[in-house]
Amino acid sequence: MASTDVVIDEKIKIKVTEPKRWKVILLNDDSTPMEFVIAILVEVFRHTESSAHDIMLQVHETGSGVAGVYSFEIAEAKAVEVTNQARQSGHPLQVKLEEE
Ligand code: TYC
Repeated sequence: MASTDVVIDEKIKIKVTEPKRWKVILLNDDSTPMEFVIAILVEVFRHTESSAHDIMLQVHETGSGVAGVYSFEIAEAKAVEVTNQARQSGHPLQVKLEEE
């Protein structure tokens, strides 16, 4: 090895961690129609009519329910989409995000 050669002896440690996941949670209220909530669960969260119906009933009966779990950016976008659709239709439906 020539005297000008450089020997690189560095250990590069890259720690790979799973990205955090966020629950999009629907909250119950007294006036958003059940059919509207089911439609949101089908259109925005890609549930079947059957699972959308089950989640809507859980929210109605217990006060809240998980519509889906996503990366933060996707969860936030879906929460905004739901809130916009609800307000445009005059419904008070509320959504919150919670780290899994
Ligand atoms: N409680 C509403 C009603 O009786 C239905 C409802 C379900 C509202 C789920 C919001 O996130 C919700 N019409």
